[in-house]
Amino acid sequence: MSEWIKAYARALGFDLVGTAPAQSPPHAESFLHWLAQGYAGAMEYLQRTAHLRVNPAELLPDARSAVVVGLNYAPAELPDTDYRIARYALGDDYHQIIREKLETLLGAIQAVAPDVRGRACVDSAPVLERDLAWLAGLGWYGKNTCLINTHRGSYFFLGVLLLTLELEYDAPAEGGCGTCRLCLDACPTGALTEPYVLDARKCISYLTIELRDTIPERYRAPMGEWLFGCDICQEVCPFNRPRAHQPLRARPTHEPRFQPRALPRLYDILTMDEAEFTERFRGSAIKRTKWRGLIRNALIVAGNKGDPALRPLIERYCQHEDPILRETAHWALARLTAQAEDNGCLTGNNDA
Ligand code: B12
Repeated sequence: MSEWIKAYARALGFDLVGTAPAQSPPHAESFLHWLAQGYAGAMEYLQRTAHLRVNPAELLPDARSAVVVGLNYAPAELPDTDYRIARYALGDDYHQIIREKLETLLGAIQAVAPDVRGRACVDSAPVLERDLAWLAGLGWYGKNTCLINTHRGSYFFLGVLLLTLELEYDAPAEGGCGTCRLCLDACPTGALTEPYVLDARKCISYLTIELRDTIPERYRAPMGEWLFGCDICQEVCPFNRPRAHQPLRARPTHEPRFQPRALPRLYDILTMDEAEFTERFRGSAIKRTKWRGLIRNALIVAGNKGDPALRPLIERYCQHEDPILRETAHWALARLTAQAEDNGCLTGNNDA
């Protein structure tokens, strides 16, 4: 049955599949310690559901096994935009796509074993996906905290299908970063406080996607052109670079729904109203940050880009009724001015 399930999962398009017992994940203690240190910031749902995350059997009574899958999302090429979007959010939202495939897999299992119950989990259900994925042999923890597969890198999503069915289990994945610490050195906000530990409150991904509040000023300039999410700690990772003798590395996704969508220019984002935002990002992971979050991020990127053509758009938000947008716009304007002055000095064009 285990081999049959894995073959079926691969036929559904999953790039990686493994099985693990539905036990308390081995690094559950580290997770609880991480929460206790406040590293989750405003993601209070992690705290609220912690008891479920450390005990998958509470999610599905009599759970015996976890089928863990990985789905590559790497685009063949990055889209031509005047800002950066994390690769995972370029195509359609992955939650629905992975859940659909896992439910098809569950249906197929139930067709041959009708008594088996199951539950598909993709972020929505509180499961420590990376820990279970490590246990199921899909990859190992990188110092950037991502799950890395030696042959495929880390640009893949995870999903878990809990089952009340006993299976044969894979061995935990072997491998590691060795002495490499490129990700720790590259993170512009110092979010990787030590190997394997991410202070989410400093992570550009958290700041641009999860944080609803104003982005603390000290992180705005280091955000650079990242409008939604961030891939820096994965981009510098040697396991994400193609290698002649490892053809799977950095190979593009074969899931058509992960192909990059057409993206608006920064100018168009800054002139977009809420209705347009909803329309434009329907079915995309980008909608998670909501209109206000995206405009807040766009103002910061506009400030960082130092493009004077964006000044009138930023100025519009200086009078906005939303205090977060107003304050961010003032910051962006000041940054634009400071950059213009710097450029003037550099080019010697500083007569004024
Ligand atoms: C909350 C969350 C975030 C938060 C916090 C991230 C984090 N590192 O915790 C934020 C918003 C910052 C985030 C960002 C991203 N996320 Co996210 N996120 C999640 C979510 C919902 C929960 C993760 C969690 O529980 N974090 C708590 C920490 C403590 O857990 P952990 O990172 O797994 O830490 C473990 C290890 O550190 C280990 N450990 C501790 N000490 C040691 C020591 C050693 C030696 C070892 C080996 C291990 C070890 O124990 C910990 C507990 O298990 C998961 C989905 C899920 N349900 O699991 C997706 C998930 C982790 N995210 C994912 C993705 C794609 C991203 C981004 C790449 C998106 C982007 N480009 O912007 C970034 C990557 C940033 C990063 N470096 O992690 C994928 C990761 C896939 C993969 N290959 O790893 C997941 C699994 C979603 C999915 N279904 O595919 N994310």
